[in-house]
Amino acid sequence: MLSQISEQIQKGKAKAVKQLVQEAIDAGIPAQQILEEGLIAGMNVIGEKFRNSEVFVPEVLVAARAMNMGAALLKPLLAADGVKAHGRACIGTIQGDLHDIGKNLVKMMLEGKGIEVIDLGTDVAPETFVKTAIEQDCQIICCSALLTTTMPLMADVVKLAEEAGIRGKVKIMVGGAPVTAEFAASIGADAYTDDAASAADQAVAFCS
Ligand code: B1M
Repeated sequence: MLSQISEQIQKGKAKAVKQLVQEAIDAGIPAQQILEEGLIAGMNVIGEKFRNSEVFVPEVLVAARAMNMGAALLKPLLAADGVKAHGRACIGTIQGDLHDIGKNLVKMMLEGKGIEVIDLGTDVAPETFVKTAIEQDCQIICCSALLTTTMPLMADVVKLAEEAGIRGKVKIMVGGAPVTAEFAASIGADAYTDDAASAADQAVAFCS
């Protein structure tokens, strides 16, 4: 049943996923196991294929939608079981930038890895990233930028996090088409990844 869930996730069949997840719950399979061996397993395959250019943005989006349908059924059970998320991140596109397709993909991949994500949306001020990380106790701040004119503002996120004294407990990840590893290093960010699947792997590594 769990491998069927994984397969239907990969095919992006939201209705089938929802039905199978309900059947798995009714069969008494623990919610955590359904999440990890069904939903997340399916998204892991999609993430890997996306990284290898075997599938593209539309396939990832439908798979993520299917995963969200299944996850919605599990959420109350996981909360009741006291199952903790693997970690918490806040994510947003940096101030002045309205591109959100890549940011949304990163969010979905992180969620697919069991990380709770607070989505701040687009055009997010550096102060908002830092304030959210403090108030919501995030381990990771994720900043996305698609414009060469907005990416320098990511440096302000790092600076403000330092000033707020949270640099020791919050990792800052950056990405987006114009961003490079050299740029990330130059502003003192903790990680740059060039695609959503690698971002999720990096986030898991930080949380563990
Ligand atoms: Co705009 N746009 N756009 N645009 N747009 C680009 C980025 C541009 C390269 C097009 C071009 O000129 N060739 C160019 C930027 C040039 C530059 O800065 N050097 C550009 C421009 C100039 C503009 C406007 C200024 C145009 C104008 O109005 N004159 C304007 C800016 C508005 C604003 O933001 N203030 C604008 C507007 C728009 C639309 C609204 C029309 C639309 C955005 C819709 C939306 O996002 N909801 C749009 C689009 C769609 C694009 C292109 C065509 C596609 C971007 C995209 O979604 N790619 C883009 C050209 C291009 O890239 N071919 C372009 C797909 C997405 C999956 O990739 O976001 O790179 P990406 O995300 C990847 C990775 O980068 C990574 O993971 C993702 C998947 O693996 N990643 C991360 C992303 N964030 C990450 C964070 C991480 C880690 C990895 O860690 C935290």
